Amino acid sequence: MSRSHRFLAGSAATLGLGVRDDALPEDPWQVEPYDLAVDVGESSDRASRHPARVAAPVPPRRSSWQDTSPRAEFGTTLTVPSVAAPGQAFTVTAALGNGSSRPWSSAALALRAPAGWTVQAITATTAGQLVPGAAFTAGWQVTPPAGAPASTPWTLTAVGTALAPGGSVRYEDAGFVTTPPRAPTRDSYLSDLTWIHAVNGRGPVERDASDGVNAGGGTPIAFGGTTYAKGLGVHAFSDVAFHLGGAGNRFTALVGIDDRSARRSSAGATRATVYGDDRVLFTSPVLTAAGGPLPVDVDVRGVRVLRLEVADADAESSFDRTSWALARVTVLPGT
Ligand SMILES: [Ca+2]
Repeated sequence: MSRSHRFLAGSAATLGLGVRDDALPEDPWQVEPYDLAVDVGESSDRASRHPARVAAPVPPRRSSWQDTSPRAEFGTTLTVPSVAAPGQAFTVTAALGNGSSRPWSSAALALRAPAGWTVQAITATTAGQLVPGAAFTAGWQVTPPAGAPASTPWTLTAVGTALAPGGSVRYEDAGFVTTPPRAPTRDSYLSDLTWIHAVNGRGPVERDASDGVNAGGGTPIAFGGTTYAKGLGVHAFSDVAFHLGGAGNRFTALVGIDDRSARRSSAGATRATVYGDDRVLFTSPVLTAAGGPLPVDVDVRGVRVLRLEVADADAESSFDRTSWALARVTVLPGT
């Protein structure tokens, strides 16, 4: 959730929103009160990395509001993947919506990419008339140059234009793709690889150490007094992504509440999830100090991006230091 997202609790009437009675549902809204602006544990914009998850609760809420008023798209909306491998084509779409009450003509969408990138339209990019409330979508196949440097963010920009009765209109929307680090070519501990991104609840993600408050502040990864020389130390909420480029075979680890938290309290409770290209490959039950670590052993063949997530499991983020001990990926023979 980004800092800009706020959910309200209570009925519109009790919130003093001054909405007409016939616009209100029969029951008060059942929405969790949560103001990220005052959440000191919120240190990064996760919403931008999890747009599907952010969007998921919206349709049920909309239906519970019994709100049938139209919400026309307005302007340009660009959709891009988060990762783009050098030399490999990927698909980008953009929509131009006429949210005004007047018709538009000569509607068009164009895509701007960095110099040296190949952009090829795979749909029509003009729509002629665009009546009020209508939108049209265009798609492109985009290919970064094979020599594009790794671990670099790039900007793509969609430009929507049209003629409105009062003059021309123009809307831009930018999206960001990252050329990932090279995929591993041999069996590797994740802590020896460059990650695509790393989000962590407290301080940075630690390589070969438990989570510390500051960089390098961790202690050896340990569960029940047994230490592990390799692994990743994190604190909920954490999300660390690695580029496997389809070269991986299996991902293995031992995940649990690290002794660094367990020695101080038994209260830590987190849940670990492994994603392969946003598909869930593994979800743990609630991890606790008493329950000990759990082995992870999943098939990652064909996976381009492997993501390790640790989320709070009990609405209390204290003592939630979690470690992925011996986190390791093996590669397919011949890669
Ligand atoms: Ca917790």
